[in-house]
Amino acid sequence: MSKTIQSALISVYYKDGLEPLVRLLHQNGVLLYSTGGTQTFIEQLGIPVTAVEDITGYPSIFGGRVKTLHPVVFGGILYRRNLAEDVAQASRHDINPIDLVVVDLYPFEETVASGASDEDIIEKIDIGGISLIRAAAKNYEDVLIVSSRNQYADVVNLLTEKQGATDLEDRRRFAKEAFAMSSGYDRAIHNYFAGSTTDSSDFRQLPAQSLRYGENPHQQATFYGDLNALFDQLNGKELSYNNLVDVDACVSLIDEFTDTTFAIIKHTNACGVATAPTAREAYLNALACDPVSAFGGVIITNAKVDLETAEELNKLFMEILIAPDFDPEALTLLSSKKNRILLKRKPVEFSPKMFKTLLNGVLEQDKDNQTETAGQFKVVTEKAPSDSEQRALEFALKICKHTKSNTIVLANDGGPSHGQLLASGVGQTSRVDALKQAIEKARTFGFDLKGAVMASDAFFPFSDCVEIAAEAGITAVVQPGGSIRDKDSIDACNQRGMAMVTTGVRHFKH
Ligand code: 93A
Repeated sequence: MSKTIQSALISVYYKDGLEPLVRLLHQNGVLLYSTGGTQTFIEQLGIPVTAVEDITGYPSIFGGRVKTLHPVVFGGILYRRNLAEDVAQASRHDINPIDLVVVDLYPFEETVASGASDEDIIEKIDIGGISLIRAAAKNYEDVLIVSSRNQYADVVNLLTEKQGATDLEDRRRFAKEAFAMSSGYDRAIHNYFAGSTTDSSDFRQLPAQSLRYGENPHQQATFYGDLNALFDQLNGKELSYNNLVDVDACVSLIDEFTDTTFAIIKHTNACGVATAPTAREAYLNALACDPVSAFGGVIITNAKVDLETAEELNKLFMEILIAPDFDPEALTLLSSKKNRILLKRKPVEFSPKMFKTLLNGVLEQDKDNQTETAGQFKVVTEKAPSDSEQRALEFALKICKHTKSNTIVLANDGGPSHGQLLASGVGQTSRVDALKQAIEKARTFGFDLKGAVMASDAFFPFSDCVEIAAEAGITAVVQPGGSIRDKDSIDACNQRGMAMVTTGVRHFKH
C-alpha cells in the first residue's frame, strides 16, 4: 500500500551526504525529529527540527547512552496503524506516528580497526540506533527504514519518483537491508568479544557487490568479497558473474607457472596455454592452440605486457586481460577498446579453502594446491620419458589439474622454457571421449601429435586410452595410477614403446 511520509526521525553518526534527503523531506512538509548532533546539523541548514528530548520529555542521559530509548519514540514507530486498539493506545499516551527512520550507526568496526581502547570500543556499541532500525524494519507495513548512509541517494530517488510516498514492496526491501545491516553489526561485535577478526569463510561478512545478473540474465547475483584488494581495473566495463568465474579459473591456472606463460580461458577451461622465453611468443603459441575458442575469451599472463605483445593481443576480441603489469604504451593501445576489461593483478595470497553450496548446505574443502613435478614421477614402463617429454608431462599435468573432469590434456615441449597446450578434452563422461575430443581438436588446428605427451586427471581402468593415444603418435603419459588394472595400460605402453609415469595423486575437478 502506498503511504505518504509525514514524520521522520533522523539520528545519524556521520552527517555527510544527509543534506539532500533532509531538504527533500522539508520540501515535502515532513515533520522532523532528531537527536543532538543530527539536530544541530539540520538546524544549521536552516530547516526546522524537533529535538527527541522535546517529545520524550527526557534529556539525553548517561553520556548519550540513552537518548532515543523511550516508549514515545518506539511506540511512534511500532504501533500498528490499521489496528484500532493500537491507534487508541497511541492517542491515550500522546504517541505520534513516525513514518520514516533514518539511522547511521556508531562506527563500531571502524573504531576497532583504529586500534582504539576497549573503553572507546564499548562506547561505540550502538544500542538506541540498532533498536530504531529493528523497530522500523519490523513495522515495515507502516514505516520506511533507512539504515545506512549508502541508501540516501536511493531513498531520495524513490521519494522524488513517488512524490513523498512509498509502496509496501519498497518498505519491505529497505527492511530486508536493515536486518542485513543489524545482523552484520552484531556479528562484528561478537567477533570483537570472541577475539577474532573477520572470518572469510562467513561470506556475508565480506563486502557485497550486486552484479548486473547471474550466470544468465534472469538470475540475480551478488559477489561477496573485495575485488579492489586483488586487482586494479585499468579499463573496461564492470565484471559480470561469468567473468568472475573465469577470472578465478585464470589465476588458479597461471599460478602453476613461473616461466613466462599465457593462458586463454573459456568457460573455466583452458583453450590455450603456452610457456615461452618472450611474452609475445607465449601469447601467440597459446592462441595457436585454438583460435576459434579464444574469441571472447579471458586471458591471463604472469609477465608484464609489452607493446609488441599488446599489438598481437589487440587483434583479438577478448573479454578480459589480466597481467601483473602493463607497459604504458601497451596499456594505451589495449585501452582503445572501451569495453575490454584490463586487470592489473596485485600480489595477494588466496584463501586455501573453497566452498560450494548444494542440497541446502555447504561443502568446504582445501583447494587442490598440490602439483607433482618430474622428481615425483614414478616411471612404470620399460622406457623412461626423455628430458623433453618429462618437461612436457609436467606442463600438461599443471593444465590437467585445472580442467573439468574427465579430461585428457595433450601437450608438447619446444625445448627448455617452452611448453604448449595442443588440445584437451574437457568435462566428458568418459576418459576415452576426452581423449578422442582432444585428438580431433589438435588435428583441426594443424598439430601433428607425433612425440606429444598426454596427461590424465585420473587413472586408466582399461588400456583403451593408451592404445588410441599411441595410434595418434603420443609417446609419453602421466597419470595418477592406482587402478587394479594399471598393468593393462602399462603393458599397452610397453608393447608400443611408450613411456608412462604415475604420480599417485588424482586431480578431479568437477
Ligand atoms: O548510545 S546509544 O546507543 N543510545 C541511544 O539511545 C541512541 N539513539 C540513537 N546511541 C543512540 N543513537 C545513535 O546516535 C544513532 O545510531 C547515531 O549513530 C547517533 C546520532 O547521534 P547524534 O545525532 O547526537 O549525532
